[in-house]
Amino acid sequence: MANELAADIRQHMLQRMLNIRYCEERIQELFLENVIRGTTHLCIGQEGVSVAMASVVDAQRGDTVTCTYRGHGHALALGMSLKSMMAEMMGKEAGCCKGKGGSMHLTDMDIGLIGTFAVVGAGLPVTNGAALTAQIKKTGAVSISIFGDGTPNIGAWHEAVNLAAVWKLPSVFLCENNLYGEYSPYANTAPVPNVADRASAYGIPGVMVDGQDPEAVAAVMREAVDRARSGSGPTLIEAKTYRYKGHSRTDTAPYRPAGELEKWLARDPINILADRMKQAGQLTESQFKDMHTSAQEAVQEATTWALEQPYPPVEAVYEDIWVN
Ligand SMILES: Cc1ncc(C[n+]2csc(CCOP(=O)(O)OP(=O)(O)O)c2C)c(N)n1
Ligand SMILES: [Mg+2]
Repeated sequence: MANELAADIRQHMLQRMLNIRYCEERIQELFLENVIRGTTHLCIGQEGVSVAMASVVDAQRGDTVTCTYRGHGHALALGMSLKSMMAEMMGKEAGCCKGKGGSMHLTDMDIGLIGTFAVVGAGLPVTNGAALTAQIKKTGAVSISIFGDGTPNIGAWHEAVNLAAVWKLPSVFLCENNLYGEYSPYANTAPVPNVADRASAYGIPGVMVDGQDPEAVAAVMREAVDRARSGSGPTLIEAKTYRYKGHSRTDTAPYRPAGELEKWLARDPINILADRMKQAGQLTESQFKDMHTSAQEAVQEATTWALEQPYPPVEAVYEDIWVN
């Protein structure tokens, strides 16, 4: 297969997808138990895009990523620890934003995650800012912006993609088309059948890819990142994927047509990669089971640890507002 990655990279991707899956399921439970407050947007079903995206990011080199409120998977894929994630979810001091960001505002500069944004489209101009910095300083770094299929209907999206195209910024625009923007099917809100179709309006490549196949996504991301680093400008990638859960915590997704979820469950990104590895003699059924167990244990350990962590002191509300 053309996109085939090395066995150790496949193994890493598979374990990360399992960690994300079990972490998301645990987060959902903790919300229902009122241990985590506010709301949450799970990425269960979309893990393949996260690990593929992370596989091309070089944080040491200065690559940066922005994403949306549906960003837990991206953060974990980029290397955020389960403990840092869980503590942040619970508003604890040990979280990646010292407990002050929560589910929708995960940030960790060490892994290149310069922000997850609750406002639709807000990440794109920030990505461009980071890309412009890289272009001016000639660092060779790229900036990746991840957003959903509803986001290209927002003004900020058009301005950001247009500017990146005109200035040939080293940006990559990665759309996770999970078929819905909140409760609206994509086709009800967009005038073109594919998000990637919009790329031609900005004179940049628009690429569609199967978001359930992590290796396929990694291949197109690699090409886009190489293109950005070489000074040829941005690419718009549309990964066709699906969220198994509703839009947010309280949404049971009654608007989905019968059979749709089942159709996507049959193309689960974890199973697609695992099956491929089994066929290549790189994974046995019992090793796969062990990987599930290892992910479940790591998530439980992080949860127990985070529960014991202190909340930040009240005065901390005045810290980290401005750069000192
Ligand atoms: C500017 C703005 N308008 C509206 C909202 C409310 N809102 C939150 S998520 C969402 C849907 C976005 O859908 P999509 O871009 O497909 O991302 P997904 O949630 O599917 O990952 C909307 C309209 C918002 N957060 N920000
Ligand atoms: Mg969507």
